Amino acid sequence: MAQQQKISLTRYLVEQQRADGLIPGQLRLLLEVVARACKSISQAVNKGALGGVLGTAESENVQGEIQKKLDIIANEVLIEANEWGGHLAAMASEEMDSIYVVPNRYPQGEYLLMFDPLDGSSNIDVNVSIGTIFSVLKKPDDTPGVQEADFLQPGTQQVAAGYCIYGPQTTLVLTVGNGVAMFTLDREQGSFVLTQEDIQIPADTKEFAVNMSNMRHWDEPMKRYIDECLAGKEGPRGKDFNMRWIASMVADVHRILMRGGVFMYPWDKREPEKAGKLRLMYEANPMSWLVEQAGGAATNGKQRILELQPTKLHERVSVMLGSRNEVERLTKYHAEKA
Ligand code: AHM
Ligand code: MG
Repeated sequence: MAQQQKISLTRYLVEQQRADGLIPGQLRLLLEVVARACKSISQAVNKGALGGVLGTAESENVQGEIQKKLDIIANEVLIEANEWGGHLAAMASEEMDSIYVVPNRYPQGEYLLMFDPLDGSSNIDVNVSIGTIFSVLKKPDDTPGVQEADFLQPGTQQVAAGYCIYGPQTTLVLTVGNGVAMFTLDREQGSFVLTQEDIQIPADTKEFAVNMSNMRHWDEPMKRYIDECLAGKEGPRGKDFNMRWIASMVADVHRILMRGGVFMYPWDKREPEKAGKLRLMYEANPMSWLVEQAGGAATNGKQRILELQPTKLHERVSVMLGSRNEVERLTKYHAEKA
């Protein structure tokens, strides 16, 4: 029997470009560069203590969070890989105060790249899955140069989004607006190979992901939703729920893309002035688009995340995403309270 031919990420992107015209040449090359950067971050992650990459760096990021060495390494890898390719006008990262404009010694491109270089930082030193999340926008062409305001586009404007998870396997998950495809890193060949296409999230689930230790700080609709899940078969939902919380959004969202579920990091009253913990541009928007492309839904409780108009680069947001019927239920509970 003839062995089935492996489809590399490169071939997949070329075919998307040819068949559907979904990916302009520049965007295709940009995605190749991002994938290459993820490959080298994956290598650094794999080396762990042997590569001297674990532990804390002596710095804080713009949000006042202590940076891990790998946060900084991953950020540098992404910047260095992308700055000279000619596909980008600028980049923005969870780990940098302001935007990084491609220096004018390099050719300028028309895209804007945003990333959380190393998501799930609290898991780096304990050998639990972490990842890189990315989102691509087109630079508005009515303005000369590039400024922060160019990045402040709603998630509906994304032209590509994805993440790479560094777990038992290194897996890249991608959308260019034509469904969600998954590629597994073949370490011997050094290339990403297509392992699943047209990923679909079941509309119903019996599994939720939330940091339960924050329950006393939530608002009423969130408490109600979780109380009802916890009440199980005897409660209003009439079924038992299971809970998972990895504390790496990439890993929790990956599980939801593979088998369904609902992920929540809602607003809470520990820091009431903040809309949530997670960041709209680097985490919520790319993940929401992937989830919607897989038939799921994503809301902040009141509005579809992808339609939120960002007002600043490091904006935070309340996040509820995954299986469609659960997200609709959460939205309904929020609307009833309002
Ligand atoms: P990070 O980008 O600094 O790693 O923070 C984001 C992470 C998410 O991956 C995860 O869902 C969440 O923070 C976990 O938060 P907590 O430790 O409060 O449960
Ligand atoms: Mg993060």
